[in-house]
Order: sequence, then C-alpha cells, then structure tokens
Amino acid sequence: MISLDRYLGCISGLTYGDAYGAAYEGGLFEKLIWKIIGRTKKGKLRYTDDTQMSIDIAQSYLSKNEIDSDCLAEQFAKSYQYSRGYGPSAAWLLKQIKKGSHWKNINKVKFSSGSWGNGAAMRAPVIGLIYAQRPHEMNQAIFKSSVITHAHPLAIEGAKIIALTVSSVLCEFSTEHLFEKLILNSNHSIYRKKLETAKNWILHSVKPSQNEIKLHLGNQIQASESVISAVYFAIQFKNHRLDQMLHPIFKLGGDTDTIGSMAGSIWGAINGLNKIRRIELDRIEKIDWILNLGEKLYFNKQEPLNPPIE
Ligand code: F2R
Ligand code: MG
Ligand code: MG
Repeated sequence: MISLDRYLGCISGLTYGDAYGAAYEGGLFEKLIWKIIGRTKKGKLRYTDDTQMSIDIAQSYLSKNEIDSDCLAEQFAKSYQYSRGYGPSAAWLLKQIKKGSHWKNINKVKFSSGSWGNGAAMRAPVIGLIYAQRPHEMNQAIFKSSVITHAHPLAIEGAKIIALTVSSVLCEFSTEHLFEKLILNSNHSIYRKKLETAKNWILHSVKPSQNEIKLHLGNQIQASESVISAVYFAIQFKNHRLDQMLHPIFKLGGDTDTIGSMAGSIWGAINGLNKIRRIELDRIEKIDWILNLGEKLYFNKQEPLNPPIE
C-alpha cells in the first residue's frame, strides 16, 4: 500500500523544485523576466509550466478515469498562459489547439520527428503516481500524455524513465536495483550510458564536479540532457533535506526548474510530505489547492476542483 504522505510528497516536491528553481532557469533574459513575473500579487512564488501541466494531467485523469489524449490536449490548452514560461514549440502547439487544431495534425509541424524537449518528462511524475500499482498500463499512459506535445522517441523515453523512477521509489527500494530496472527498461543507449554513469557515481561514492555532471548527465532543456541528472540528484541526496538536494541543481544552472521539479518529485516520493518544511511550501501559490488535488488523485475522487483565483 502506497502511503498518502509519500504520494503528496511527490506532488509537493515537484511543485517546490519548480517554484524555487524557476528563478535560476536559463540565461540573463529569462532570469530578468522571472524577477518581474515570478511572484503573485500576494507575494507568493509562482510555479511554471512543469507544475501546471502536472496539474492538468491530474485534472484530466480525474474527469475521465484514464489518460485520454484528446481530453488532456484540451486541458493543456485551456491552462496555457504565456507567463508560466512554456517551451516555445509547446507554447505554439497549445495556442493552435486553443484555436481549434487537433494535436495529431500539429505535433510534428515544428520538428519532423516531434519535440525532444523535457516537457513530457517534467509532467510524468503524476503518471508514475497514478499507475504505480498498475505498471503494465504505465507505458501506454506515458505515450498518451507525452505525444500531444512531444512525439520524439527520446522525449517519450525520458518521460517513461521519470514515471518508472517515481513509481519504483514510492515503496522501499535499493539504489542498485532501481538503476538496473531503469537500464533494463531503456531503449536508447544515450539514456543507458547516463544511467550507468549515475549508478557508478552513487554506488562508488564518487563526487563528480559540476562540470562533470554537466558533461556526462547534462543540465539542458532536452529530455536526454536533464532526466538522468534529476534521477541522479534525487537518489544521491535522498537522505538530505529537500532544499539541500536542490541546491546543487540550482547552482548548476541551465534548466533548473525542470531538473528541480523532476528531482523534487522523486525525493518527495521517497521522503514524504512530512519531511518538507511547511513554511517553505507555504511560500508557493495555491499549494493547499494542489495538495487537495493530490489527495483526490490518491483516493481517485472524481469531483471537479477548480483552481482558486489568486
Ligand atoms: N521554456 C522554458 N524556459 C525558458 C522560458 C522562455 C520564455 N518564457 C519564453 O517563452 O521566451 N522552460 C520550460 O520549457 C522546458 C520544457 O520545454 P518543452 O515543453 O519540451 O518545449 P519545446 O518547445 O517542445 O522544446 C524546447 C526547445 O527544444 C528545441 N527542440 C525540441 N525538439 C527539437 C527537435 N526535434 N529538433 C531541434 N530542436 C528541438 C527547440 O528549441 C524547442 O523550442 C522546461 O524547461 C520548462 O521549464
Ligand atoms: Mg518551467
Ligand atoms: Mg525548465
């Protein structure tokens, strides 16, 4: 039986990593923009597309009791706001869906094989939670939730790795077995190689430098340049506090909110909500509403839950 504390730990860790990491994301321009729009009128930390699309998956699942790509595409499009900092291709796609296009006709327009950004992986922890006890249905759900905006096989595989990691760490696990399972389930050598590196660093107590982490695991917007870094940080620092685990991610720069949210979700699934400082969570907008949504998902309560206006 998965505990509610760990379930909510995953959702709040995701939101925390995203909301706190957003201020460090990207170059000077992005940081400057976030300084201006990164707070609500009440002074709360705003979350970004990572959390928003995760919320969308939870809401869409609760309304259909399954991952339905058409319903989810509508939900993604309805929630889209420029100020949540979506990736450029994802933003374009969602605006087209809002105008009436079907996702199937546009998800390979910008890139002929689809986007390989980490936008599918960043929302995959919720799939890991929903399907933790139905693992044989997880790959299909990952595909359906990813392909709307991310048709590229590397983006879908990154999402699969994150969902599989979350579902695996919700119960007791060994680091060695976790990495073996992830390697066994990876179809692409780029992921297998990075998983081997992360596994060896952790199991042999190697302390890589920031440059080595960037070089061997990555810190960028591509799924293949961010997913394994998130797994590495969450497992390497699983016995530290959440802010201590996130600190080196934010220092690394690059795609800090997304690596932070993916790592935060894994760390939270291991440690639970109780290990996250409430005072730090309370600085994030709509956090009680997000936790309420997480509870509905846990108990599979199919009731509408509209977000509060803040
Ligand atoms: N986008 C950001 N942060 C920068 C904020 C920008 C600012 N708000 C603005 O809009 O100017 N963060 C968020 O984006 C990442 C998730 O991105 P996602 O959803 O994967 O986006 P997208 O657009 O699909 O892919 C990102 C870019 O990667 C390149 N790319 C993708 N696939 C490609 C391919 N097959 N060939 C070549 N290039 C490809 C493109 O430049 C895409 O635009 C998260 O970090 C989230 O926090
Ligand atoms: Mg973001
Ligand atoms: Mg990001």
